[in-house]
This record gives sequence, structure tokens and C-alpha cells, in this order.
Amino acid sequence: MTIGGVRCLLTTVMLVVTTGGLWGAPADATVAPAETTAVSFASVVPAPVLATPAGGVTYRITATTKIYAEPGSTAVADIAEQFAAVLRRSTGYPMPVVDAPSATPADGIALLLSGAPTGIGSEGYQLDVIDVSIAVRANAPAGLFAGVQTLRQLLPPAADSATVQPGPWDVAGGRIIDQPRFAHRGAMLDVARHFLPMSVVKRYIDEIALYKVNRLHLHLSDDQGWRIAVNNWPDLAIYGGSTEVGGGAGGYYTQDEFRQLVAYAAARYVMIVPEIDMPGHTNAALASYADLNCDGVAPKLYTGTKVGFSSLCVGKEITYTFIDQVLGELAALTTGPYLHIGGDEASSTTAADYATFMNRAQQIVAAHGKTVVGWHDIVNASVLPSTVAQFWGTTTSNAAVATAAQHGTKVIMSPANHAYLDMKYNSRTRLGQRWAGYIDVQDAYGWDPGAYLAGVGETSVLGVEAPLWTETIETLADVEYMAFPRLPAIAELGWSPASTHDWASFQQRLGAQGPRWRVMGINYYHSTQVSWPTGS
Ligand code: TNX
Repeated sequence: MTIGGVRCLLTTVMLVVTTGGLWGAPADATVAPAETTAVSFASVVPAPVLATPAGGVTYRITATTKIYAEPGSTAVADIAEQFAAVLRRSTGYPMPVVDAPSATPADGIALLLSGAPTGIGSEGYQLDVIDVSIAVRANAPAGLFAGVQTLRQLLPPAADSATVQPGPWDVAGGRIIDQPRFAHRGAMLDVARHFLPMSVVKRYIDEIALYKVNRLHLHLSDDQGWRIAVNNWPDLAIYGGSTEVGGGAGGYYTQDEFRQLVAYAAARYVMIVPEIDMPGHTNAALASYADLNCDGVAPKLYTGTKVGFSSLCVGKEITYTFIDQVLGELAALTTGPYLHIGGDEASSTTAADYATFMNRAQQIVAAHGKTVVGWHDIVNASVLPSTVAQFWGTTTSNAAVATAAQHGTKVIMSPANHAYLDMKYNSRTRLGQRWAGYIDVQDAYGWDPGAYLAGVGETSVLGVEAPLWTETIETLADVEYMAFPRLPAIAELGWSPASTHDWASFQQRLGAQGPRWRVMGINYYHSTQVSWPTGS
């Protein structure tokens, strides 16, 4: 793929943006030249399977442009409305969403569930930009959503502004045919160490969806806090959720709020994977209910950052009543197939107790009709055939994980020294930790999920995930600073064919995202490894 430069259309015009709200840029931001220029067809992240620019062809969105949606599909109408909402804010145009006619529309932007190659599956899409129209075609709504994310990147970055901009709104012509390499392209937010409010989680969902990330794993409990209301065990949230690292006020999601998050994510083709970490990382639960402790004595709430000191009481029957009720309520709240039961760093649980506990916990998840995900330590128990192991190690070989993979266990790849968004970029990074090493963008990008862990080949890999642990992370700005630009690197490893892997190309394409992030008010880290356009 060749990387085209951007054409400067409005180099002399500086526009003042005054924005606020979800996508708001800082009030004093000015739109720099790079934000008002046409975007090269070859600056898409993640890299598409096949991109064929049509030189000299341009489609222009105008005040009369319509969005045509596949008739009879509320899912497609919803995708069209979301796209229209983005464009209405920045263009000021009405952008009506109407039913597509039976023949291919001769104008406007069409989102169609017909005419896509069958081989691209349910998340693939075909995007055709010609001088008079744009068509996104897919076999299922998820593919149309992915295609629209690509189309958003082909628009001038100012199209993501929260206030009306002058345009013009040109899209370079050509064809993209695209589909994901892996089914699981995840991000993880630890809302336990520091509680993150609904608004932050929603904004992060918006941001990850732009890069075709389709899973948000929420780490809902840990030693420092319990973040989801459980009707049968109300003190978990009320007391166990009442603090966080550093002793702040903490917080928790009500069940209604959690359902809202699940629906908000689903509308952006992101599946929520909730985690209740066990048998370790459970001080907040143990502090909330004395009966859960082997000695019947509740420990104090904990606001430090140590790991590995707590354990549920493996020998007590109430432990299993507890996890059955907690996981039962969580299963009912979650539309996706997965419940993550943690299982990492259980250093206060004996190996035998760990296996006993994790075996029973897996059966309980199965009884609630869900599939288990666990941190890769779970392979030390007897994994169910469907159990998914999430690798978080820092080595390229792990005998137990390889043996499990040979027996059919699927693995999510989150190697801490490449995929952990809470690691510092370098010694000068204020936020984050360094136990897995410094991770600048090239380290985040420089590995192959399908050939990384010895004995765990492409077909054993369900996908990738970028966890953001929050011992040092407190605000949306902190989350964004650590996730951008590394999250898009992990997203590309999950989506793009291995054959597109190329640092020189990637860092150029990543740089092209900078002006858009600036317009959107994303607080990203300006890594010196990336060529950011002037003004971003
Ligand atoms: C290890 S990795 C953890 C978390 C910490 C993280 C900090 C894993 C499964 N557990 O408990 O938050 O390191 O980087």
C-alpha cells in the first residue's frame, strides 16, 4: 500500500472552534490546516485488506446529500442515524436518513446489506467512493458499522468537530474491501482501582469503536473496590464500592446503568465482557461480608496498590452461593456470551485450592449459560473446552498455556510488555507503571499475535486485547493519554492481515489520526516515534 500525502486545501484559513460536550475540543482550539484537508485513501487505521484509490475521483458531501439505509433494518437505520448525527454537527447540513430504493442509489451515501462479497463474513464490508455516490455494502450490520468507521476516517478531520465548520467535505475516490483477522479485538478498563463514571466509559466506547475494537472488558471488582450493584449482596457496592486507590470516594454502577452501558456499547458493535476477579483480588468483597472470610473476620477496606494478598475462602460453601448469585445477576445483565472470572495473581490461595475453586467457578458460569474467560493462570485448573484464556505474560513461551492451546483452548493475547496501556511510554511518563517495561508505540505495534507465544498459533488465537489498569489513572484525560496512540496499534494487530504489518506505513497512518484526535479533544501522547502533521 502506498502512503499518499495530504493535500492542503485551506492552508491559510484558521478557524476558531468553540466546542463542548462528548466530542468537544478545548474551547480555545483552532482548526489547523491538517484538519481541513482531504484525507488520503491510504491513511486508514487499521489497515484495510485491500485499498484501491481511484486517482482524481472525489465525492463531495453537500447540503442536499442524503443517507440511504437498507430498508426494513432498524440496525442499519440506527447506524445511519449515528453517522448522520456526526455529520450534521460539523457540516450543518440536514443529512436526512431515508430508505434506500431497490436499485442502487445514484447519489448520496448508501448503507446496504446487499452486493458485498460473501467471503468477507459478518464484520467485513466493501466501500465504493465514486464521483456521484458512496456505497458501503456488507453482509450484516456489524460490517456496515465497520465500513462507516472507515468512511469517517476518509472525511476531513473537521468532520468530527462538535461545531459547524465550513468544509468542503470531500472524500477521495476508490474501493476498499476489508474484513478482520481476529474475532476478538478488545480493550479493557479497570474501573475498580479508580472508579470511572458512565460518561468516561461511554466516551471510551466511542473512541475504541472508531478503530474497529469490538469488545470492552470491564474489570468490575478488585481489592480496592466493587463496582457493580448486586441485589442479593447489596453491601458489595454500597460498602465495597465506597473507596478506591488513594482513598477517594469510589463509586459503582447500578444495574440499570450497567444495562445502559451494555446497550450503548452494542449500538457501536462493542460487546461488554464483565469481569469479577476471583479468588484473589477480592478484598473489597471480603471487607463487605465477614462470612466470606475463612476466619469470619472482615478485613478493612484497602486503598493501596499491592496485589496477591486476598482470597475468597475456598473451603466454605457460602463462597459458592456467593459467586453463583453474583455471576447469576451479572449473566442476566449481560447480552454477550462471556463472563470473565479473573483468576490472576492468586498468591494467597494454594495451588490445590486454586484448581478446586476455578473448576467450580467455571461450572457455575456454565450453569448460567455463559462462556468463561479467565486470565491465563486459569490453565492451571481443569479448563472447560469452551474456556478462553487471556495471556498477560511478558515471555514468548508458557508451557501450560501452550499445552492448553494444543488441547483446544482459545487464547486472547494481551502480552503485558506490548499490550498493557498502563505501562509508561518512557521514563518521563508521569502516569503508569513500569514492571513490564516501557512501551512506546513501536513496542505496542511490534509483535504478531498469531505467532507470538510458542505453541499458540494463529488458529488458537481468538484475538487481542489492550488492558488499561488504573492504579495511577483517574480521569478521562489520563485514560486517553495512555490509550492514544497505543490502542489503535493493538486494534490494527487485531484487525489487519499480517501481510500489511509495516512500521513505516503504520506510523504514517497513525500520524494522520492526530488532527482528528485534536478536533475531537482526545488527550493523546505525541510520541516522537510518529510523524504527526504540523498543527496536530
Ligand atoms: C497485573 S496482569 C495485574 C493487575 C495490575 C496490573 C498493573 C493481571 C492479570 N493483573 O492486577 O493492575 O498488573 O499493571
